[in-house]
Amino acid sequence: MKILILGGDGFCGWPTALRLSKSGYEITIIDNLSRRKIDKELKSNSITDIASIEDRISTAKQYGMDIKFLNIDITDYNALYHNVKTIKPDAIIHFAEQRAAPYSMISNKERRYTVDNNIINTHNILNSIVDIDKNIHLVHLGTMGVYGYSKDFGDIPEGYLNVKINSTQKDVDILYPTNPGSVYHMTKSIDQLLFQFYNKNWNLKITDLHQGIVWGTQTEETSLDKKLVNRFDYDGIYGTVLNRFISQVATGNDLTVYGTGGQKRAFIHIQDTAKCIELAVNNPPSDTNKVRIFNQVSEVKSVKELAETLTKENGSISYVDNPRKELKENDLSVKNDGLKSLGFKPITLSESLINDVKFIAKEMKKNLKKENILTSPRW
Ligand code: NAD
Ligand code: USQ
Repeated sequence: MKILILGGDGFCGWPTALRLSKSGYEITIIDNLSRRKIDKELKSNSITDIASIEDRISTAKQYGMDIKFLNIDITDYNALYHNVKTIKPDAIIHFAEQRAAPYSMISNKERRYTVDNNIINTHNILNSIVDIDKNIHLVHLGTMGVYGYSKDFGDIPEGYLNVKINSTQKDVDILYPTNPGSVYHMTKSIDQLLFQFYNKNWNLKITDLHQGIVWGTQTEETSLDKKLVNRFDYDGIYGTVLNRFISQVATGNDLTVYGTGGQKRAFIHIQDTAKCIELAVNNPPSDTNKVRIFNQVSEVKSVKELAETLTKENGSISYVDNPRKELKENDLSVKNDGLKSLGFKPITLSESLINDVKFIAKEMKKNLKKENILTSPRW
């Protein structure tokens, strides 16, 4: 099976490319390396010493993972079209979006870049599928953030909410009302509408994976060689909460809990990200009457709970003024039956796993720039 991985040089894309290649799929990565350029723009860095994409590809080959790489910007429709037509993939996995909420809230420049990049990318991909082969299965990485994070409608279902219409007393399934908390999350809500329309009109085969916050850095494949190491963001713009806490504990810095820490979120380990995507690719939707939506999450924790778990033995917590406009506290419960029905057995956030990641972060201690820890914009 041929798979095109868009955004395959990124945090989720690279381990997924390695895993799928190891499993025997024919993999081509398309990436414009914009994430590496943003590191330079922000004067920040991955805490791990990531190799160049050329070194990643040649090292993977030594371990029997033959991955092709194309440096293409997906906002260029002609370039994308030409390559999809040449490669003829059975599935396209779409990671290629600007994914940091804080980055998308810095100023009008980043807000516009995030919308332009993310929406054009998704729309170009859908058009290439319509124009080339409507049978290509599109697997997109969405986010739990499209739902907002509340129990206003009960447990968060997988994409669709079953509601009773008062006037007719009929039950209908509607796309869950979106409630994004940043310009970035808003682009994922718009993606959903694009998928709904392209599915309705051309019956496209689409799986949208609403993923929680990904934590951890290494997978079985990225651990094979130093040059295969995954990126690991710790700064106030791209670092996500648990990875930031792990890097903060490992380097002797206080854990930066925003506000009260009563914010609950869903989490998933990076190894499980790759596993879930393999499950989705291996099991394309049989019913193309609607977009298939799965919640790609393992468990729900509050920010405070995470900080307390990590500082149980050493380290301390600093409660800082929350730079974000979000609920101080929220309750959250998320369904993940879809991926479980395909065989997903989540890795939970056990102490030993956190210790593994702590060890990795410690190895890279020298790379953490303290001035990059509290760099989030306020919104
Ligand atoms: P990332 O920034 O590390 O990777 C994204 C990759 O896409 C980068 O390598 C970037 O260079 C590439 N890219 C962006 N725009 C492009 C363009 N126009 N043309 C070609 N390549 C382009 O992000 P990630 O953490 O790997 O996230 C991947 C996907 O998963 C994103 O869509 C994100 O919204 C989603 N997601 C991530 C998390 C998380 O915790 N990291 C959680 C939920 C969902
Ligand atoms: N937070 C802290 N301290 C920090 C950093 C964050 O308390 O040092 C808090 C935030 O206030 C927020 C929560 O932790 O309440 C999560 O923040 P985050 O930066 O880990 O996650 P978020 O901005 O939502 O974005 C990340 C990814 C994004 C993905 C999303 C999944 O960057 O690509 O879509 O997680 S989810 O959160 O489930 O919507």
